[in-house]
Amino acid sequence: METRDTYALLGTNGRLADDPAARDVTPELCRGLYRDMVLARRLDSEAYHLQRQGELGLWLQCLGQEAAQVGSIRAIRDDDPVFPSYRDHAAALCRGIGPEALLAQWRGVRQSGWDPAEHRFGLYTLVLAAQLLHAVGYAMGVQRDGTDEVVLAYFGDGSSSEGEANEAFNWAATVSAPVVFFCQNNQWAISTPTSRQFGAPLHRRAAGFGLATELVDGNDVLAVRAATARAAEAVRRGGGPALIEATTYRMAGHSTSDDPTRYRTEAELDHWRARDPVDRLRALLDREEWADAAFHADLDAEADALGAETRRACRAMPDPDPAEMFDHVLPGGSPAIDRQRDAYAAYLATLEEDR
Ligand SMILES: Cc1ncc(C[n+]2csc(CCOP(=O)(O)OP(=O)(O)O)c2C)c(N)n1
Ligand SMILES: [Mg+2]
Repeated sequence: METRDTYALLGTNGRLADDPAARDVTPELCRGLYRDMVLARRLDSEAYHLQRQGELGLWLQCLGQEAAQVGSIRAIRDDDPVFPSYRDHAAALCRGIGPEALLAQWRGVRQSGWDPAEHRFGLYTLVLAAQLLHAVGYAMGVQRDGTDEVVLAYFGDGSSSEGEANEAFNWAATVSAPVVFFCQNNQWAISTPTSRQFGAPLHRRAAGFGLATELVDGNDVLAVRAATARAAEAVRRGGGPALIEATTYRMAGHSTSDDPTRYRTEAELDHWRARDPVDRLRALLDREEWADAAFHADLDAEADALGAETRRACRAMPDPDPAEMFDHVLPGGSPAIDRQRDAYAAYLATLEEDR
């Protein structure tokens, strides 16, 4: 199947391509993006280990996808609303969402961890592609408010098979909604490979809906940033919605409940290890001598502190009263929910009696 050339700026050897966007690349920009990715990787790794130690019920790692997330969210304005999926931890960190907020849902102590309005970052959506329709609806509100916000919506390759995704693309195109759909094509939807999701490459399918599209190397943070900035600028000018397909790889299992060795090979992992997004930017920093030993020592210390804070904040979260789960089902509750709360309390009391 014919695909467009993948847009890239940074080789695995750290060499910058001869491209107009490379002129905007500064040492300061690269150090900032590198820091974002290193911190995200540390938080992700700590959370994984906390799950293994029984402190979290589940965790979905973003390992390998840091460039796709950091490059895209750093390309838009801080007030542009974002509708994430569920492994967008690097993007969340860039929006100031800290470890306690990120882990609460996965520790099962709260139904969500942060205020979406404060961070301009929606709650994680586990119902695949539902957030894409929310994003289009929000973008229609932006149109009616007459502001120039651009909505960024993340989703995965597997999610693109959902009816909701295709409805969202079509709906956004027909109303010219100010949305950038951002697909992290990490090659897998649990154990289903992309080859079983796409009859045609996603960026080509999206073009058929009338979206402006781009295919980008999702492990190249500079290319992702440049492509997202271009797309967001065109959307902000009123050019209609866009879709970016970022080619990346989910280096870990789907979740901590998954064993990826059952369905993929070590050779495939090696292929992607050689394209690691953090190593690639590090190669540029080293090659150009844009970061000295003090920068790396400070960043290591900052990552260690974030790791320690992640462990502390996780273990410090108190267990909620089980009845609290009924409080957030409907605003103001309902008689049916009250009956369920009472029945559950009665059931818990029988457990106490058995002790
Ligand atoms: C509507 C719906 N169907 C099925 C699932 C179960 N499910 C959870 S994650 C997942 C795979 C999603 O793959 P992809 O969209 O590529 O995202 P990734 O996990 O790779 O980031 C599936 C099938 C779900 N959460 N929601
Ligand atoms: Mg996927």
